[in-house]
This record gives sequence, structure tokens and C-alpha cells, in this order.
Amino acid sequence: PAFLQELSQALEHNQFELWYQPKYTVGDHALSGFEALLRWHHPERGMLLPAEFLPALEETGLIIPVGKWVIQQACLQLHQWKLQGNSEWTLAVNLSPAQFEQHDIIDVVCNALAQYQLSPACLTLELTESTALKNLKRSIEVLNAFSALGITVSIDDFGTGYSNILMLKSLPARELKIDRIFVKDISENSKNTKIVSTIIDIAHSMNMRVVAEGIETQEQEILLTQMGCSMLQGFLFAKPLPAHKIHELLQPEN
Ligand code: G
Ligand code: G
Ligand code: MN
Ligand code: NA
Repeated sequence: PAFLQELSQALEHNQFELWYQPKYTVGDHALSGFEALLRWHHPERGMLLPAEFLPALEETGLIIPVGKWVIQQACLQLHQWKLQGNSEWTLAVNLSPAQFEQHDIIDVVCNALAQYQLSPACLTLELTESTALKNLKRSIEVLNAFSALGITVSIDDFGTGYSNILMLKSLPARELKIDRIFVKDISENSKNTKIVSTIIDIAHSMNMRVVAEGIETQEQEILLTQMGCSMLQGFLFAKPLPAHKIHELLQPEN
């Protein structure tokens, strides 16, 4: 129907945009980087969130060209930050299952990094545990290749999906993102708090750092910091922003 027709032309009509949500290191609240989040600027309906079009992108296979565009755009943004003197900022890109399964995914990422002469250390690739579990043997190979290049591999939305903690041991991932459904009632629900602190301990025993997402209150920040999270992301600190608004996050110069 009309929606799919519009979606299939959104790329050529330049209607996709990346927004950027900051990630901060615990304690000093230093801005360490961002997560890139896809938006569709629909001509009539305005700015649409992934929930409204990502399933259709995945079902139609359009996620492959759109996902390539995201990687390309993320690298262009890293390049621009570098030119602006922010070469230490990292950027995390979400990979869809179908995108991760593409045989040329390593080349797609490497070519984009090379095009903009970026250090692979600038880039984080986020994939969910269910994406990684689909074909574990291949996932290990691909993630090993990314890791060997110096790209940070991050397991996203941890705790949703299959939640196979043992799987973590076999995955060459440096980072674990605790899903915001756990963060949401961490202060009121002691059972959740216990689950999260156990996940963090296990991640640390596997030499992974832990990022908490969806932090909305100071209480959540304090608890997650005490539990050993390394990085924090959430509306308490900042919402996703378009590129031209990022300077508003920075300390005003005197
Ligand atoms: O942007 P929001 O903040 O509404 O994002 C919702 C979810 O959509 C994120 O958790 C992420 O998993 C997914 N998402 C956002 N941007 C992208 C993208 O560029 N590619 C893929 N595959 N998923 C994305
Ligand atoms: O995990 P994904 O990659 O699934 O996560 C990013 C999504 O989470 C985006 O849709 C973003 O807008 C949303 N998000 C980020 N921080 C918060 C928060 O503090 N609260 C809520 N409710 N959503 C958040
Ligand atoms: Mn993510
Ligand atoms: Na997430």
C-alpha cells in the first residue's frame, strides 16, 4: 500500500535522518559518545520513530540498503566530529538481524570506515542477543573479525529476547547494554535490582563493560553506578538529538 511505497522511496528522497543520544561515563559524567537512532522524516506524518517503520523495513528487506546508509551516515558524522575537534567521540550503530546476516557486512563496515579515514575504535556495533544467537557459529566469526579490527561489539537490549547468559561467554563482545525494562523499576523492585546486579557481575567476570540505558531518575543512576555500570544513557541526561543540536549539550565557553 501507500505506506510501503513511501518507505521504499524514502532513501532516494533523503527522508532518513540519524539522531544521536549521548552516552556518559559514570562518575565524572564525561560525554563518551553517542548511539545513532534512525528517524524517518515523513512528508505528511512528520518525524517517525523506528517503532513505526522498522518492522516494515525488516519485512521488506529494505533494511539492507537503509542499514548501509546508516553505517555510511554514521561514519560521515564521525568524520565531521573529527574535523570539529571531537575525535574522541564514539558512535554506536544498531545492526538488524538481516543486516548482520549479509555476507558482505564486514566489507560494508570496513569500506565506510576507510572512506572517511576513521579509526575502527570510533565505532561500536550494537546487535541484540537474538541476532547473535540465530547462527552462533557464524556470529562468533563475524564478531571476532569486528573485534580484531578494533570495533567495539555491544550486545543490546540484554535481558529481553532469549537471555542466555551462557551465550555471552562464547561471544567476542566488549560491551553489554542492559535493557531499559530492567532499569525502569530498579529502585522500587528489589527483585529487578538483584537481577540487574547479577547480570552486571557476570558481564564483569567475562571482561565486558556494562552500559545502562533508559535512565530517567537520579536514584536509578546512583544504584546502577553502585552496581558497577561503566556508562549511562537515558532521558535523565539527554534525549536523542539531531546532529545540529549536539553543541547544546556541551559546556558553554566562557
Ligand atoms: O529511536 P528509538 O529511540 O525509538 O529507537 C528504538 C529502537 O529502534 C532502538 O532500540 C533500536 O534497537 C532501533 N533502531 C534505531 N535506529 C536503528 C537503526 O539505525 N538500525 C536498526 N537496525 N535499528 C535501529
Ligand atoms: O535499545 P534501542 O537501541 O532499543 O534503545 C534506544 C531507544 O530507547 C530509543 O528509542 C530511545 O529514544 C529510547 N530511550 C533512550 N533513553 C530513554 C529513556 O531514558 N527512557 C525511555 N523511555 N526511552 C529511552
Ligand atoms: Mn541500541
Ligand atoms: Na537497547
